[in-house]
Amino acid sequence: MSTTALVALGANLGEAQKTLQTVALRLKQMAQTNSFRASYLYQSAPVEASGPDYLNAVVSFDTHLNPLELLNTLQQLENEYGRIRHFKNAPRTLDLDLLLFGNMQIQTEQLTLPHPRMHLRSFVLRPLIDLELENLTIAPHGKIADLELLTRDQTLYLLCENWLSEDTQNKINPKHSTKLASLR
Ligand code: PH2
Ligand code: MG
Ligand code: MG
Repeated sequence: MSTTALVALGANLGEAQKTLQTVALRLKQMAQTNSFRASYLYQSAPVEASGPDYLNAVVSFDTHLNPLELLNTLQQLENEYGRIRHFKNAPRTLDLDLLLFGNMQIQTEQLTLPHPRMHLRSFVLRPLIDLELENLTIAPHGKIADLELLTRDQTLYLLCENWLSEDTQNKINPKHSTKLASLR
């Protein structure tokens, strides 16, 4: 039996674009055959945090792992990419947040599902719409499409749609990003 997992990727230190590309491709390798999907790649100012702008994306894939096994794998990847937990919301070379695991709702010390702040963040909700999940409900907050409308004061830049294809990987230029707020 496999379950669909949604994982948010973020980085605002080091070679953020390269880190997210490499890590997304690692997750793709781990995923059950042909189930991996990635949102577009975004840039945004840190929310409730400091430091340089973040790059963010969300990926979706089916896995045979259970949620704690997947969380463990994500934490290993964070460690591999030099993540140091200085303090809450400190700038980081890689942040991998397990957003949703099927429709599981749990609240333990190690893991809360759905992710407790995902419904508040434009850099998570907008990518979920890329993945055509606008009608999905985040318990107990509501539908992704409705929640995303409430976050439109958070400026988000669309950096690249096709950021995992071989020929785009080195060519993403932040100067060519699109400010989404101005399109709305
Ligand atoms: N992650 C945080 C805190 N603030 N802001 C943006 N724009 N992107 C993030 O990924 C992010 C953040 C804590 O994980
Ligand atoms: Mg996070
Ligand atoms: Mg995290």
